[in-house]
Amino acid sequence: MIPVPLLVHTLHFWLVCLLSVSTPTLATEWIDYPDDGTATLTHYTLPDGYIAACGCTGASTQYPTAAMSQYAYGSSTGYGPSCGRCFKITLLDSYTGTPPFFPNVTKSVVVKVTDLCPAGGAGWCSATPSKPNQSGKYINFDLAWPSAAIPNDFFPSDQALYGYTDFGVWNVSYQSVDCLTDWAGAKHAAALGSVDDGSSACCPANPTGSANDTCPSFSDDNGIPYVPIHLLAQWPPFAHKLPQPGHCDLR
Ligand SMILES: *[C@@H]1O[C@H](CO)[C@@H](O)[C@H](O)[C@H]1NC(C)=O
Ligand SMILES: *[C@@H]1O[C@H](CO)[C@@H](O)[C@H](O)[C@H]1NC(C)=O
Ligand SMILES: *[C@@H]1O[C@H](CO)[C@@H](O)[C@H](O)[C@H]1NC(C)=O
Ligand SMILES: CC(=O)N[C@H]1CO[C@H](CO)[C@@H](O)[C@@H]1O
Repeated sequence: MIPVPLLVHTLHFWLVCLLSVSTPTLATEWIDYPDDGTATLTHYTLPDGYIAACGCTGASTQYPTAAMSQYAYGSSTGYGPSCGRCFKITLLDSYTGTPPFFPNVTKSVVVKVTDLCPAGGAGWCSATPSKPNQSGKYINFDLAWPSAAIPNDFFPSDQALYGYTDFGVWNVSYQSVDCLTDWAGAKHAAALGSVDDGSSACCPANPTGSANDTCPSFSDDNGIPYVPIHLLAQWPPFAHKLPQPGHCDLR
């Protein structure tokens, strides 16, 4: 972690950052999250075959994947150190229901991180190293769902009581797992690796955190400040550097 004080997200800050981008002082402080812990889980629509921010192959979408909140993902655009990592995510409860919903079944899914969920506004993916999101979590996983690989009834519900089935946000536990043994796509060559579309791609089969098998931060490497991508795209100095925009829902 680089001891840069966290700056507030104001227009003034963005301007300062953008104007000083050619200097190497723009290091970003990312969230150094533990291998196992708790997080929030949301879900988003990832088109079948879509090549998301890490640049993993389109066939990876046939298996469970997720986007990770920006400061845990480790880059404000393109690939980051979390690309390719696999996590077993277990649903605990949905406190967004009234009363809070505690399922009577335990549901888990092993996902591979293939996408960036951009920080922005009051979104679930906006936790920073010094400030968690509104449920006190430093990580949000955004599950690609519906998905060919995950049952449509994956999320427990009680329609009779709540009148709806989708709570939107779950309190979850996560556990780092070995992709090669635990991720459903691991034995399917087409689902592994990355697609070099000329912009940026880095999708290791089983990153361990070691520099030789784990992606660097694309935004750090390119001196791109960690502003929300929709604002960054409006700035000509960066527009040409930007790979696939993130497809996360900003909730
Ligand atoms: C779990 O809860 C749901 C909804 O309240 C109910 O329909 C279902 O029968 C329950 N299942 C078990 C195993 O208790
Ligand atoms: C999330 O689950 C943990 C473990 O059961 C619990 O301690 C915590 O209160 C829950 N948080 C919310 C916001 O429901
Ligand atoms: C990466 O480096 C670690 C430690 O230096 C080593 O044990 C490992 O075999 C290396 N992995 C690859 C894929 O080269
Ligand atoms: C909805 C909400 O309150 N989200 C918060 C999550 O955490 C980030 C970072 O502190 C805040 O900016 C969001 O407002």
